[in-house]
Amino acid sequence: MLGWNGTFLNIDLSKSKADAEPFDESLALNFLGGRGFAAKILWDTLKRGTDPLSPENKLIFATGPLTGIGLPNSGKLVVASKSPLTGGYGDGNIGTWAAVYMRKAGYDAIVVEGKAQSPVVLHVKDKNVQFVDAKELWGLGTFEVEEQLKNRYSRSAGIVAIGPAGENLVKFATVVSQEGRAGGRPGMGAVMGSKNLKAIVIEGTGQIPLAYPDEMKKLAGDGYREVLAKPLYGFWKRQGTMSTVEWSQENSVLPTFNYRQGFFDKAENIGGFAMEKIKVSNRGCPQCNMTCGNVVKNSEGVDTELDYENIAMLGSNIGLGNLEQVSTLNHIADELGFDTISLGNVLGFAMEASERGLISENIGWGNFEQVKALIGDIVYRRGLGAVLADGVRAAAETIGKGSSDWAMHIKGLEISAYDCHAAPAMALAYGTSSIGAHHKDAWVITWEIKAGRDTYDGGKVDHLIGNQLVRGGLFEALTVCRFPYNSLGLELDWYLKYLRAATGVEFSLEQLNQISERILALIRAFWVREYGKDWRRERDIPPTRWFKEPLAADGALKGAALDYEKYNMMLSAYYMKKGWDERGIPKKSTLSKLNLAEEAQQLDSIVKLEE
Ligand code: PTT
Ligand code: SF4
Repeated sequence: MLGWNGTFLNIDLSKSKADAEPFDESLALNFLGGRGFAAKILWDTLKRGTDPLSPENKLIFATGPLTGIGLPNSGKLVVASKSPLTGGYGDGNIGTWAAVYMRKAGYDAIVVEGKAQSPVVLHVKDKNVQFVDAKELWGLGTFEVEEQLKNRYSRSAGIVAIGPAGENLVKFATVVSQEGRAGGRPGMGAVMGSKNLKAIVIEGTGQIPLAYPDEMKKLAGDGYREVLAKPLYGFWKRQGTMSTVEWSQENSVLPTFNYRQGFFDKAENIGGFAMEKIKVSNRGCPQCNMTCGNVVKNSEGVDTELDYENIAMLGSNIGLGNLEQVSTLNHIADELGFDTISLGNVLGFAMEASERGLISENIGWGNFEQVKALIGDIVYRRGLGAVLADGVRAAAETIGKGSSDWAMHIKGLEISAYDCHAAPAMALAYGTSSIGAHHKDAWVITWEIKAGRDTYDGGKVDHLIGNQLVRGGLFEALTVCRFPYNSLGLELDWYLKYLRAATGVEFSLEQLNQISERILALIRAFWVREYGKDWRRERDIPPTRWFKEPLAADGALKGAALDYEKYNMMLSAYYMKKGWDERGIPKKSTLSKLNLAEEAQQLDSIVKLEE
């Protein structure tokens, strides 16, 4: 098998045991890597109903056949687990040298189970694996941990770590790397914390086995040059994802005051051009020449890397219009190991609850000092912070009084930074995303705004399904960054050529789409297996606010709202085109066609499947 190492490293923290396990070529050909491997491992090895924060849960760090090879944007890995936030499948995609060195150390994935008796660091150096006491690191922020581990092992080691949020099992804690790369929105950091695993340090010195190494070398060089030649490259280097602030404002989709408005009167202060005025440098993931991390000095003078999502959720969504202060909140989130999107979402929820008099705490919109204090309470689970630490769905259940209508989540995952009062296809993208309300699987909103935002037709559903196959399927399985493709327009053909040079297999786009369908269907099956009789199509429907409370404040779309009946019709069309039933469950025949007949049989015994 070329292109893959053909080996998973299985770690049992309870027994301090490490086993290298070879896997079959058929797994690689059917699931490719990254998210595909993670979904299959979770399906095959996780007992239904496993408590996500118990030692039995698996925490998977998975790469794909293109990861780590010196080709554009290949320093990424998928971190996945059963999510403590949603109770379903959860994952994230993180840029880190750990991805590159995992492949060079001879593994395609590291699968962690069990729980160490006391905090440990896992050190993987090629075939040598050590469980190192980490009591003195417990409690430290992610930057400090990484610094100490680099000093101890090697400045160039790949490191993923958690901060106090993960240690204290905050359900939207992420895994962090390289001072500002964070992944695993649905609580992968909490799963790591529940295992007493503070960090993984990876060093690898081997060669990734390639089918055609010379061809790959040439292709990679050409690929880097092609990225540089793309017309959008210059502006991308200047602003990265930050220009989305202005775009979202213009189109009334900028989440503002807990998604009440799509328009923020201080948006200009926190947008891409404001950022450029205080930008000091670019940072990025390994092996990338697009380096989209915009580094600015925050209000405390500390370098901080900014992205659109962070700024929208910790800025407009909580009514904060000072970019340096927003950057400070972003920095605190990175250091403590929170997901910024969910953090901004629960903060917005708390502010609204305070404004409505539903809680006794006073947290004003945009009040920087109160927000900082509340973040401290969330990470150490004090008072209101303890309620918010379990995510917005759980917080609304605790607070009650109708607050679930404006608790902005789908399947328990807080919605990321696009208001969909007037974007039905994007709302459906959130509704059907494989981890809950995240834009990773499909970002159809720019297309939809051009295509016409008040229609709910089958063409939109087709476009969404196609987008999900590429973004949520292909890129998560190849496990490379999708930005060259979706932000600069790098053609998918490049990836077919890379794959051939890496694996020797001539995959067609149709075959890759089939693999993506398989992965996404298996993930849906995983959710249904976990939820059992409690699975309902309503879980694919966004919160009441977008249907019942029209967009407030100025902006072109004041008064707009989603239409519930029409959304439901689109959802039914989506299910039909996917071969799923009216409950949103893949039919037996659909799963069988995707080589998932055994999985279908198992699922059938839990919820009767349609033929
Ligand atoms: C991703 C989500 C995003 S999506 C952002 S900004 W984005 C937030 N970033 C956070 C952060 O930073 N710090 C923090 N403490 N929490 C954060 N939570 C949020 O996490 C990220 C880039 C970005 S920036 C995006 S869109 C693309 N995402 C990709 C993806 O999902 N798959 C893929 N194959 N390529 C991608 N390329 C881009 O990577 P999650 P990163 Mg991220 C500071 O983790 O869980 O997937 O959620 O990984 O290395 O930081 O790169 O406007
Ligand atoms: Fe990382 Fe940005 Fe480069 Fe993608 S484009 S690999 S997110 S630095």
